[in-house]
Amino acid sequence: MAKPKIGLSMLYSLGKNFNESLNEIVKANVKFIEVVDDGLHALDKRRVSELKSLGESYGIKYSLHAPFADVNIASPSTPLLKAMIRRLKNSLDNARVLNAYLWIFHPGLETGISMFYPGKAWVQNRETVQLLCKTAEDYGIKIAIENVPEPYPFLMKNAEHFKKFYSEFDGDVGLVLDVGHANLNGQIEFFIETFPDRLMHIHAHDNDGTADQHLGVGYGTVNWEKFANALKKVSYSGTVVVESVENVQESLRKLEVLLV
Ligand SMILES: [Mn+2]
Repeated sequence: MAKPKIGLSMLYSLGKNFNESLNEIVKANVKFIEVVDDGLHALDKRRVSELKSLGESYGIKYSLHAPFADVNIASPSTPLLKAMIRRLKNSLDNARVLNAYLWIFHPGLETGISMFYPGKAWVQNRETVQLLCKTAEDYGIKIAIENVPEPYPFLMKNAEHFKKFYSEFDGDVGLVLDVGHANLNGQIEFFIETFPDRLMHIHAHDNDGTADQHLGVGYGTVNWEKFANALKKVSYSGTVVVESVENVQESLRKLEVLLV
C-alpha cells in the first residue's frame, strides 16, 4: 500500500549560513529536502547549482518554499505587488532549475486599509495565484498553497477559506497542510478529510495550541496518531516534511514509526 514519504525542511537552519546548511542536508540523510528561498538562504544561480549537484550526488529530491517574509500576494499597492510577484517568479524559476517536485507558497493577508475595500484583498489573492499558476505551468512546476496560522490576518487559514478559494479558482494549485498551523484551529483531520485530492504535501511540527511554535513532533498538543490514521484513510502517499525548528532528528524518527 502507498505510504507517505518523509522529508525535512531546512527552516530550522535558516539562522546558519548557506554553506553550513548544505552540510546539514548531507548529514540529515533524507531523500526529500525542502529548501527555504528566503533570509540568509535566498537562492541565486550559484546556490541553485550547488544544491542541484548535491541532490544528484545523494539522490535528494527538492521541494522549494517560496519567500514569505514581507510577502503579501494580496497587497493593495500596485508597485509593491509587482516587486513581490517578480521575486516570486524568480523563485519559481529557481524551482524549475532545481527540478523541484513542488513549490510552496503562502496566501495573502489583509492590511491596515483592507476595511475600506471589502473583498478586494480576497480577489487580489486569487488573481495573483492565477498569475503564479500560469508561470508555474510554463515552467512545468507544480505549486501548492499552505494553510497559515492564527492570529495573523491571513486570508486562508481554515478549511472554509480553502473551500471558497477552490470553488472560485480555475487552475492546478494543490494544498500544503501545515499540521502545526491546523492545530491552532483544531482542523488537522478536517483538512485531510475535506481535501484528499488537493493534498500534495505536509509540514509537520507541533505546538501547545496557543501559538505557532514549530516544536518537534510530540512536544505539543498535536494528536499524531489521529493525524496518521486520517492520512491512512485517504491513502495519502505524498511527502510529510519535518518543519520544526528543534528536535529535528527525533521528529524524523517519530514520523518514520508513525507513518509505516
Ligand atoms: Mn509550514
